[in-house]
Amino acid sequence: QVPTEQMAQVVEAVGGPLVYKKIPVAKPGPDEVLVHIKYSGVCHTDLHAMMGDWPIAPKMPLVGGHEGAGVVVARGALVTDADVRLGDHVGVKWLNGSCLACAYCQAADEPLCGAAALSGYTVDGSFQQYCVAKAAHVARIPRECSLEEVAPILCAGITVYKGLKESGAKPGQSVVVAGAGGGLGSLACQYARAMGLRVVGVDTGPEKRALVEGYGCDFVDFAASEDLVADVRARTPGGLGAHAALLVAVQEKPFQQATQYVRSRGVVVCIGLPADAHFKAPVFDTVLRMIQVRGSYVGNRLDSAEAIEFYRQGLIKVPFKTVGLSELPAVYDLMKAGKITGRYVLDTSR
Ligand code: 8ID
Ligand code: ZN
Ligand code: ZN
Repeated sequence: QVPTEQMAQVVEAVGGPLVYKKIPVAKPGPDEVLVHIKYSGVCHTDLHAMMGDWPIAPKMPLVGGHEGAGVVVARGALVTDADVRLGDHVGVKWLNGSCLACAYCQAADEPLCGAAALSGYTVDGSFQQYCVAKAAHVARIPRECSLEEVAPILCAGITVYKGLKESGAKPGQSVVVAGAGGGLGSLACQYARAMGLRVVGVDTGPEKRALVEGYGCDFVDFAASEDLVADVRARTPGGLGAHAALLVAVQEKPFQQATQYVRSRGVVVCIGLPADAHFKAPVFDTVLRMIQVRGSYVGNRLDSAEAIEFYRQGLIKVPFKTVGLSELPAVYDLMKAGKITGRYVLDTSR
């Protein structure tokens, strides 16, 4: 039976505090499901939301989280068995819902929907034991997948998988992942390898280096390198530069460097969202080398299913550590210090 109260991590105001406390369990609307969240990944976006880093204001008080893996325990009247059943394993992802009617939704570009509801930002997310989401948008998780390990796929995996598609990079070509040892980056390295790409990961420290090299990728330590652009280029085919770059770091600097280490006609894909950051590139060089710059924002429902399928097939191993939901503040401290290799997953039962 579904309880009326539950434990949650609640951001009381922009900047904090974060309070672990009892709150009511929400009721699903007619087109929604209630998901008993078992595990939730912690994305850097959740920290951005709490700190008010971005130009769109999050709801307050806020329950963050958008990598929630769990079990459907209640459904609204309009949700049919052909759609989602009670007991199904599903994921609450960043896109909690979208209007399904606008031109973007019609074209399956639902992340661009002007009326999109965002988990852990405009609506309460997965840092609670029971979370509501639109039935149409919850990710379908196959039974054989571990809910604990699949959780980070629900944002980090989907986002980097989509970003790699947007990069246009083809098997045999090369891609740079800036921020390679973090949550998105460590998955980006693996999705890229699974797609037959050569990878140069950029991040810092021996732990992140070991993880990235373990995926069969080259590594450049941005803190140790005296000429990052030259060091990255030297690791690309013929030293010409990479076919694409995926920027998943939480600093502005890599956004300035990427146009210089991609080859002519290279594609720079912006994904990371550092506060107050601007993208700057020399116009002359961008024109004469025909550089392309793109943004990539999570993924649609099919991208989500495909990203999960890569995981189900064993092509992706999520590098995660699990702690209790009650320990979220300590995870944020490590995240602020850039000390997380891979991803933290929260167990909502403790
Ligand atoms: O849809 C989207 N576009 C989307 C989806 C999900 C997340 C965007 N994001 C954004 C987040 O909001 C965040 O800004 O992607 C960014 C990365 O999220 P994350 O992977 O969850 O963050 P992390 O685990 O803290 O990893 C960041 C890594 O960047 C490295 C750090 O060492 C860390 O490993 N890094 C930094 I900070 N500066 C770097 C630099 N100059 C760097 N790596 C290379 N060069
Ligand atoms: Zn995220
Ligand atoms: Zn829409």
